[in-house]
This record gives sequence, structure tokens and C-alpha cells, in this order.
Amino acid sequence: MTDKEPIVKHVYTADPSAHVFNGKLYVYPSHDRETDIQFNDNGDQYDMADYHVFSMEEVGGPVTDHGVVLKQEEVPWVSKQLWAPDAASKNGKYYLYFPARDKEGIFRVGVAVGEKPEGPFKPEAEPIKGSFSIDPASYVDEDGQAYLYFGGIWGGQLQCWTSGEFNQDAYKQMEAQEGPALSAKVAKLTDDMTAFSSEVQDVIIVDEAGKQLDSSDHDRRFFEAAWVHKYNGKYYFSYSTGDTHYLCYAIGDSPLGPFTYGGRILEPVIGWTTHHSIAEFKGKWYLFYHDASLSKGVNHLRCVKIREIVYDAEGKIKLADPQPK
Ligand code: FUB
Repeated sequence: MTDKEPIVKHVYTADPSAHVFNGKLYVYPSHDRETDIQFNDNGDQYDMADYHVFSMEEVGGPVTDHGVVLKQEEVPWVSKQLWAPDAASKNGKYYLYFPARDKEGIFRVGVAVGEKPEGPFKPEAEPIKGSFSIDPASYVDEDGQAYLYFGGIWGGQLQCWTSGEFNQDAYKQMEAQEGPALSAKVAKLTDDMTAFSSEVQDVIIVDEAGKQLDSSDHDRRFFEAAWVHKYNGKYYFSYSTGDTHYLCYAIGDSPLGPFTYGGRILEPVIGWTTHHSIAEFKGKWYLFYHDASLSKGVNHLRCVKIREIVYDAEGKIKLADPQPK
């Protein structure tokens, strides 16, 4: 029933994306840093400038920091804010997906390619064509088809793209207040993992009656932090509800959805943001998440933690050890 310890304390880490590569557990987080930037709703204070990769042989065992694997200065199209990344492996190579603001201040998703899970990663010169917003999460299905999920509202600019073009004015309106909730996005990836091979489409989440969740349903609708994993033949789409601070999930029969709302994985943590990934390692399933406990509650100075999760007979996700209140 005790709270968990951060996986590392020598740097601030957040937005953990976990993958098992070559029998080892790798975590690809954001690298939070202290700045004197004023806090605002755009999230300007989340001013990250590089990525580290961490690995471990056992959950709870020693964690190796593989150091800086990609820096802002190395990416020609980036102006600032290297936010939540993810990684994937295909055809013997490793891919680091990352969002950042381009030179016009618009969030795009880039990809960098490496020979090893721990990098280093060489960035492509341009962001992925057709990409926008934040929080990329990759999923490579058993048939080899890879998908990239992305999107986040408020500072993540998803609300600026409802017309298909970037609309700066929508920035101030934040989120649509009526009608169906804004959806995360998904596109198929090409075999070389560096471009979209399909149109970008909505990730639809419906309730038990099959009705798309409404934008006023702040406790259940998507906000940011998309993640997809497969369990028992079903696809689980999990995400943060943002301003209500929950991690929730929905279940579907296809990686493209639709997904039926399934429940809540994690209650609010210390700090404003919540963001996670889910992975199986050595026969157990884990939730990788962050809170701001290491900085004693500074929202943009976070630390990654790990909790075991279990599934009930209906495939519902539960924490193995209940979250302390
Ligand atoms: O780390 C910056 C942003 O905070 C991420 O992109 C969001 O998901 C939230 O965790």
C-alpha cells in the first residue's frame, strides 16, 4: 500500500514509454528541467531540450541511464519543447518518435533512427509529413503493421486542427465545449517507420451504449497521452483525461478502433499532468507513470514510477496494489 519510488532521482523524468527489447526493459521518458519560464496554460514551462534512455534487467532492480540520445540542436526543424516521446523497433532498427514545436511554434512529430534500443538516434531532417500536435505513441501489431497515435489538447494544440489546417485562433478557445469530444489521431506507418502510409483518422471512444463520448464528459474523454497495447486478443487504448487528471482506457477489436470505454487505471497523482505506458515484462504487466513527488509538487519537474497491474476475468485493468489516497 506504500507509494512507489521514482526509478531514478538524479534527473527529472516524465511521460514514460516502456518497451521490452532484447529481453531488457527500456523506458523512453521526457527529460524535465528547471527553467525560469513563467507558468501558463500553453505549458511553456515544460521546456525540455533532450532525451535520455533508461533500461533495467528487473523491475525494482538497478536502472542504467544511457545518457543523452537526442538533443534539440540536432533536429533542424525544431525550435523548442521536446515533449513526450515513444520508441518502436522494426526490421532490426529502433525508432524514437518525438513531438516538438517547429520554427513557427506549431507542434509536429519527428522521428529519429538508431541501431540500438539505447540509441543514439539520428533525426530525420523534417517532421513526419501530415503530423501535428503532441504525444506520439507507436504500436507494432503482430502482423508487422505499425501505427502512430498522437494528439493532445490545450498546450498540445489538437483543438487548432479541427478544420484540417492549423488555426491559431482556436488556441484561445481551448477545447470545444459541445458535441463529440475531440479525438486522438492515428495513422498507419510505412514499412520503414518514418512516414504515414494512410490518412490520419480519429480514434473514436464510445460508451457502453455505443455513443461517442461527449466533450463535456471530462472524467472520461481523451485529452492527451495516447497509448495502445494488446491483451488477450483485444486492443487497449489508454489515455489521460487532462484537466480531471485520470488515466483511463477503452477496449476495441482493431488498432484503429472504435474503442469502448473500460474504466479508470489511475486516480490523480501529485502534479497537474498524468501520462503513462503499459507493458508486459517477464510475465507481469506494469503501468509506467509519473508524478511530481520528487520536486515536492512542482508540476513540470516530474519523476517516473512503476506499478504492477492485473486484469480481471472480463479484461478490466486494476492496480495490483491499490493506490494510496
Ligand atoms: O511533458 C509535456 C506534456 O505534459 C506531455 O506531452 C503531456 O502528455 C503531459 O504529460
